[in-house]
This record gives sequence, structure tokens and C-alpha cells, in this order.
Amino acid sequence: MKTTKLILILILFSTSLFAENDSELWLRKKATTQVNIQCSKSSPTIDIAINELKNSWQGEDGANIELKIIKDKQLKADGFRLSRTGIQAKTDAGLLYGVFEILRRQQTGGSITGDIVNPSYDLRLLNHWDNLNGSVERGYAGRSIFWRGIDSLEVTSGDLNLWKEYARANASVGINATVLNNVNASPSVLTTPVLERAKAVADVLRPYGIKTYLAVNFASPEVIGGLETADPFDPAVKAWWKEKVKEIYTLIPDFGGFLVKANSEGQPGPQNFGRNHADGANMMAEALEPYNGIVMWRAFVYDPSDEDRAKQAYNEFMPLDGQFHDNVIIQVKNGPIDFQPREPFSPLFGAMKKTTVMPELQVTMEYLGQSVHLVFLATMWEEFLKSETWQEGAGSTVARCTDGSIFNQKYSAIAGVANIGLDANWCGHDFAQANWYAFGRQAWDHSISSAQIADEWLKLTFGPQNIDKETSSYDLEWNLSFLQPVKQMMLNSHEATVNYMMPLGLHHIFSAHAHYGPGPWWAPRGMRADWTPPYYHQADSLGIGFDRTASGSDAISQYHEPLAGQLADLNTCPEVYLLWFHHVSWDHKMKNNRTLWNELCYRYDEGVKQVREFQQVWDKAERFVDAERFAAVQHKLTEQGMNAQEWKDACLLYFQQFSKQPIPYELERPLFNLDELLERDRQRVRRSR
Ligand code: BDP
Repeated sequence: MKTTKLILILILFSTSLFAENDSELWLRKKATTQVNIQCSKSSPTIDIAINELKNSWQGEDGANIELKIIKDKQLKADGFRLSRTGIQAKTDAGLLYGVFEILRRQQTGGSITGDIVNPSYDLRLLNHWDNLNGSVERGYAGRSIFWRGIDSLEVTSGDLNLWKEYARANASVGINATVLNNVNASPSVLTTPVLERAKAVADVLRPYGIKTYLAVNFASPEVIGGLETADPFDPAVKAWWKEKVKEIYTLIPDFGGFLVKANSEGQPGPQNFGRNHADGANMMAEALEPYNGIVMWRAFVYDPSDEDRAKQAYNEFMPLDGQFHDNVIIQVKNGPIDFQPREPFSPLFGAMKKTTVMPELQVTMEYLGQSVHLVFLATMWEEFLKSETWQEGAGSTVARCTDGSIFNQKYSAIAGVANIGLDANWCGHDFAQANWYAFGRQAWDHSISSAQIADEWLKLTFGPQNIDKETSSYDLEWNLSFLQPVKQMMLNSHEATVNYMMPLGLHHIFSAHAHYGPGPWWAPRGMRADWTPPYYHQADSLGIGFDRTASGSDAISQYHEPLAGQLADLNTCPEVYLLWFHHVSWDHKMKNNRTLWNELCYRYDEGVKQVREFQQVWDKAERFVDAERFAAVQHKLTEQGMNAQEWKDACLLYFQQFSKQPIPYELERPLFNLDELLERDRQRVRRSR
């Protein structure tokens, strides 16, 4: 008897603590109660909604819930109204989002009152940088979930299952659109066999409320169409795009549209034919217009000229404001350079008043430690979305300049470059799943706090089974000893990474093109200056930082007053952006009275200490986590700790050659010497070739 009980306990214990599977993301199977659902309408989307409710209901046992389509001016297309007795929405997708919201609240302890829930943005998109050959540009979680080569386009049942799981995860956080391929787009994406595979993906995503988009190559009419030009003014070129669009809509009747990277980093574009971005974007917009398709045209442009790279997108796009068709959206990266650990917002937000502008965030952590470092990105995105642009007076935050509440725009949208791949846990790092989750939650509600997102995600992803079903409250101990410290670690993690990589406004000081390790010295002979760190840090015997005031590149003048004035003044410029906007002397007094050099040393030191603390937090959490996920995260934190030390030593020892000052003696001494680090870097660069 005793032994049987013991075995039973062991089995139960092992299923709850050890047999966890991180492929389930935040949608882990939990104990449920029974629910009765009424709905007078039926559709594939509603069927999914009903199933989800049945499979995960944790509310009152035997509750009656009604799903109902209604007309209501207060509701946006995807919005819904929640009550204790049901969900009302204008569309089937709205009902599905309502279902996921109720389930989330049941599982995380939120209450269900009679509220209306509308999304902040109409289009909440992932951008996959997936190549047709199956590789993923800046992907750190394995191969593509959509493509495995142009000779391997047949759709398997494994594909269909995977795409369905992907669709479900997206729908559960409100993501309603996806671009299936890399912005560095192969023209082949528009060939018929590839389009047929895209159609197969679209068919799986559709019932989950997700529309399919493709990134296209501007030279496609020449490369795959056999035309002599891709000039957007050429009638044959226009006709080619119209025909191609028609073909796509025959296959995918609700196709979303195109994403275009043109005249950027060597990609072809309208400028190759003496035309401008508006000419190119509008030509495609015309082809898509009859089907309500849109063009997302990227503003990520810069040339190796004498002009500060941070100014170039604004210079190129501002004169075109008002010239784009209303189904063109200009897609702008959050910062003016390129997804750096911390950037001020791009001055294009709020400045283009007659053009729809959408933010592009990077969920994949190209510049933030990739799939090795634990960095919760919600805090960085929150800082960005809440940035005050002043473009239309106080309250013109980036969020409000892009969500349609200030400017009259036909669409509102936000994109995140996906961190998803074939790895069993989808994202390469268990905590990187939180960034996919966070992107969806913030795209849905840009006023949600990062703390709430972390709280929800931890409860859904690591929450214990023994949650009280009546009150949805968690075990006190779990709450105090796991949830609170791990949440705090997540909320501090971005600042920690900024500290040990690029504090005080430093940016782009990575070695080589892998964008992983430190390389403040990296400047091979003949390399474009704006691809090398010295261009960005400008360290010399006098000081460090990029002078973007009127005496330097004057990039500050692209911002609106009173912000521009605040940034320009060394005394009022927020210190987190100090070296982004100013070349500052090593002895400059910081607000805390330390010299700049000392403060730099303190920041790097702080970053390393923070990661060491994260290791402690995680080790203490061991008893609350299954063995597999515990070990995986522990292992990555160890590597992050070593990387942080390397970043600190590399940057301080390198910059010390210019400052000629000691690292404050009260701080930990370097563990590496500069020659060693240079050699490590050379080897790493060699290996990556
Ligand atoms: C850079 C990436 C590069 C992308 C480019 C882009 O290093 O791989 O193609 O952005 O956004 O950050 O187009």
C-alpha cells in the first residue's frame, strides 16, 4: 500500500516538476473545470475559441458562457466586451481574443468585470527574417519554421502542426499578422511554387485571425519577371506588379500586403532608377489597393557619406511626407541607428504628420546578447513607447503618434522582428519566450506596464498547479520566493545589459558583424567607417561620445522643442543618452559628482554585479522550477556572467588608453588583459568567417 502511494506521489511529482516541456510556451496545460458554452454562430475561428475555452476553463465549475457577435460603436474590429456571463465582439477574431483574455485572467488572478477591451494598434505584426533556404538572419533559435529550401516546398503534416501551434501562440497574445520572410528578400519568394507554400501557411493562420504578408525584392520584375527594368514609372513594371498581386490574391484572398526594404544596405529600390521612396512605394500600393492590401516601406536607410548615420532616415523621408498613398505605412525602427541596447527614439516619430508611421521593434536580440543573455525587452519598449516627442504638444508620446489617436490615418500598426525558430523551446532561451509574449501584449495595449507583463508571463510559464481555482490566487511561498524575485530580475535585466555593454549612451561598439562580443577597437583597414565602433564612440584623449549638437552633426535639431534644447544642453541631457548626443571630457562631473571616467567604470562594474545577482536569484528559485528549465537557464546565466566580465574589461581597458586614468581602486580589478581580449576577438572573427 505504502509503496503504491509512494510511486503515485513520485509520478505526480515528476509530471508536475520534471516532465515540463518548454515548447508549450505560456500555454501550459492546467487543471480545468467544466463550462457550458452557447454561441449561435459557427466558423473555424469560433470553433477554436470554443475549444480553447473548454480545454482551459478554470472558472466556476459548470458555468454558462455565451459568445456573441454584436454591433457596437465602442468596439474596434478586434476588440471585445467581457462579462461574467460571456464575451461580445464585432468579429469572430474578437471573440477569440476575448476567450484568451478570460483564460489569462483566470490563470493570473485578474478579475473579470464588464470591461471593453480594444487593441492599441490595428496591425500587430511579426516580421520573420527567414530566408527561403531555411536559415534565419539574426535568428538564434534554429532554422526557419516556414522554409527549408526552394527544392523542398512540399507541405508536411509536421509543418501544418507546427504552424498551428505558432498561430495559436500568436493569437493568445493578440498578434494578428505575420511576414513570412526576410526583409533582405529573395526575388524567388514571388515565384508560383513559393507562393503556393505561403498559401498553405496562410490557410493555417487564417482561423486564428492572422493575416499573411510577404517581404518583396524591388527588382523582382527584372529578376524573375524577365523585364529589362524595375523602374516604378515603367508601364510594363506596373503591369507586372498588378499581375503578380492578382495571382497572390487568387491563392490568398485575404493576403495582407508587402514589406519592402529598398535602397538600404545594398537592396535594390526606386533610387536605382532615379525615383524616390514615394514613387516606389506608391507603385506597389496601387497594385494592392483594389484588394485592401498595404505596403510597409522601411525607413532603415543610410549611406557611407559624411552625414551622421543617425540623421539619414529623417533627411531622406521628411521631404516625402504627404506624398505616400494612404495604404503605405513607413516602418521605422525604434531608434535612429539600429536596435542598439539603448537608443533615443527615432526623430521620425511624430514628425511625419501626413504619413502613417509604424514602429519596428526587434524581438530577436541581435544586439542584446542573442539567445544567451537573459534580457526582458518589455522595459525597453515601454521606455520607447512612452517617450515624449512633443511633436503635437505635451502628451505626444511615440505610442500616441503611431496609434491613430493624434494623426488621421487609415491604419495603425506595430512590428516586431521575430525570435522564433525550430528549436524545441521556439526562442533559444526560456526567458526569450517572454519577449515574444511581451511584444504581443504591448502591441495590443501600449499602456500596459512591463511589471504586469512579467507577472503574467511568469505565472503562465512557471506557475504551480496548486493555484486556488476560486480566487485564482497563488501559493504564498511561490509568490514570495519565486515570483517576486524572478520578476524583479526580469525588470532589471535590460538596464543590467546596458550597463555591462554600452552605458551612458554608448552604442554600436560590437566587434565585427556578428554583433555579439565587445569590439570598441574593431576597425579593419578599408571597412566603411559607419560599420566600425570608433565611428560611434569617438574616444580620444579629451573624452568620449558622438557630438550631435550644433557644433557636431546637429542630429539634435531633428527633435522637437523643448526636447531638442534639453538634449543639447550637457546639464539637462538625460545621462542615459549622454554619449549618444555629446562628446564629453573624461573629467566631466556627472550628477552624482563622479567624473565621467569614474562613472563609466562604475556602470560597467554595476552591470557585471547585476548578472552575478541574477545567478543567485535563479539558484534560489531551483525548488520551484523543473530540472530541465532550471539547468538550461542556469547554464545561460553563467555564460552571461562571463560575457559581462569580458564586456567590462574590454571596454574599460580599451577606453583607459585614452582616459589615462585608473579604474577606481574600490572596484573589482579586470580579469582579462587587453591583448588577451584582442586575441580572443580575432579568433572569434576568424571562426565566424
Ligand atoms: C541590421 C541587421 C541586418 C538587417 C538590417 C535590417 O544586422 O541583418 O538586415 O538590420 O534591418 O540590424 O534591414
